[in-house]
Amino acid sequence: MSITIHDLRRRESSYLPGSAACPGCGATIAFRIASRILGPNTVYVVPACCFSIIQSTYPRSAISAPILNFAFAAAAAAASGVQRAYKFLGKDVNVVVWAGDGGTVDIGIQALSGAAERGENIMYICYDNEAYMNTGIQRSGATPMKAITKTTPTGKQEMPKDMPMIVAAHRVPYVATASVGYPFDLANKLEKARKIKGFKYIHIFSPCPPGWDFPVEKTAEVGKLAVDTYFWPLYEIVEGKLRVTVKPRKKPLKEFIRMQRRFDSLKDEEIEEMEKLVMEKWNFLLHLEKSERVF
Ligand SMILES: Cc1ncc(C[n+]2csc(CCOP(=O)(O)OP(=O)(O)O)c2C)c(N)n1
Ligand code: SF4
Repeated sequence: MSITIHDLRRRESSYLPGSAACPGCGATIAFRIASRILGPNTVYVVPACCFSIIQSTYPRSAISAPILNFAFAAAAAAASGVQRAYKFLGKDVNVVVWAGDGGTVDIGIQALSGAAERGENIMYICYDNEAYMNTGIQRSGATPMKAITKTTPTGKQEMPKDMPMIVAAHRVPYVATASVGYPFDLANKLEKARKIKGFKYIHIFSPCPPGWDFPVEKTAEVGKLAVDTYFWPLYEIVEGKLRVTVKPRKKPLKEFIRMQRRFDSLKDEEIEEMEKLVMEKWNFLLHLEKSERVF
């Protein structure tokens, strides 16, 4: 049965008032939903990222769940150890890595790959704000092409890594993309992943007002437009089988791009070029959807 607004309201979030997050932070919307679905029987492993600031420092805390802060490169390894320790004690606890895109697609990728390959019984959630935000907006391997960051002042020249597909290639039981602009799609993916044994990976598109330069009240709109313009397709891969979970009527990519000043260097012709890449990927996903197995 699908998660409804009433289910979400009934369940308790581990996110408390008074955090250090910026107004309109997409990552905190993602965490509110995730912690409601994952419940109190959850331990989070958080490497250095905005969230390690948002959670605040001891003795204050904006998160009511237990958190283990760990070195960037080792989050998935730490989570593997925590999960095995609980198992040894006979306790069934959700162990979840909650990491930014830099900590996932760049610095933590080898520990993540190792844990996925070993089939560790953990969930890895990447909240993707598409740059190293906590240290002042530097480009990451997840930053989209043409986005302006402090280290790509004229726009990034490279395509981002396709991390969900990289993880799926490890043949793990569950991989999904999600966006804070489609909260029930995200909630249902979390609910499904929660019940699966083995390595689960969810990659959440998490708009960041200061990093992407858009008004703070537009976070949900940006997150929704990313999906509606096919910039950020929503799909899941369960035991190797891919399904596109949301198929909206397509809106022009320009609507999404022009909402954010990080894409200010893009001319209209370049947006058209980008739209072709976006359609290529969308059509490829629809093609994969017809296959028996992706990996
Ligand atoms: C090994 C190591 N290198 C660099 C840093 C500095 N550092 C702390 S947070 C951060 C950015 C993290 O970016 P990301 O994972 O994308 O999360 P975000 O800050 O965007 O939430 C960096 C580079 C560090 N703490 N440890
Ligand atoms: S910089 Fe972005 S991701 Fe970090 S707390 Fe602020 S809004 Fe959230």
